Amino acid sequence: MKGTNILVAVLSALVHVSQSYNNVSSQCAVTKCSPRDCTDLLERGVNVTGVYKIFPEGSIGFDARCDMDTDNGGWTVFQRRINGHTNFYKTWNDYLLGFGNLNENFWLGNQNIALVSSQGWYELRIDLTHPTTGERRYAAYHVFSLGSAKTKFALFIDGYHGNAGDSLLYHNNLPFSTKDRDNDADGRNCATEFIGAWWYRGCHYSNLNGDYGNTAYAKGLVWQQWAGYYISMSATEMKLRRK
Ligand SMILES: [Ca+2]
Repeated sequence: MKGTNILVAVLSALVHVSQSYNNVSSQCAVTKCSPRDCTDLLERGVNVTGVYKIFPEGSIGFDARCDMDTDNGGWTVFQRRINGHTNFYKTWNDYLLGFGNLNENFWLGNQNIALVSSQGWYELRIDLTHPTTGERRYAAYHVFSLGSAKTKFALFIDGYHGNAGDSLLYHNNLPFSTKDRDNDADGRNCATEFIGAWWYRGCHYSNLNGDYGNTAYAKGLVWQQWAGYYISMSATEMKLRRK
């Protein structure tokens, strides 16, 4: 009987130690040792594409989709469209905070994208799938960052490479616009004109947050340099990786 009591006491102590260890782990998860982005996760041996929690500096952490397959992986995906189930014709606040489902269609949120990209030197990759041939092409940039809210989440890119053509440089250094925030350089409201949200100028050479499946002029998921204004991509992904 006494032996049993000792055993219970030892087991109880072990459970306590184990709980303390878990507490240390969860503290760890919100401080320096937590992954800043999917690049950190890859470096720590995570090599399966999926949804993971990341902790960019100055944030309490949020879920993100990591592409661990494309071009050696390590990509934090911030835009994804694989079907028309999710409406992307949304407001400034929706794009600010992000929306959708990380396993399907989503925008990670301008605040989160800006925060991740502020942590170092990041590159950008955009993967596109042609709706009729199924062919995949990409556009990549050696430099990418999204400005803070003060800049209205201005796009900064440089160093195009890839095989889809460069339909983004035209939008460089411009603020983000949505249907309820016209920050573009055109007399029209480009977001309402082309049913999207983008770094519109006057108005666009690309419109990947446009109207899924819409083949009317410039309203769909357009990447002009590859497919012109009447083709709407069937799948898109935009992702950043720390160099
Ligand atoms: Ca305007």
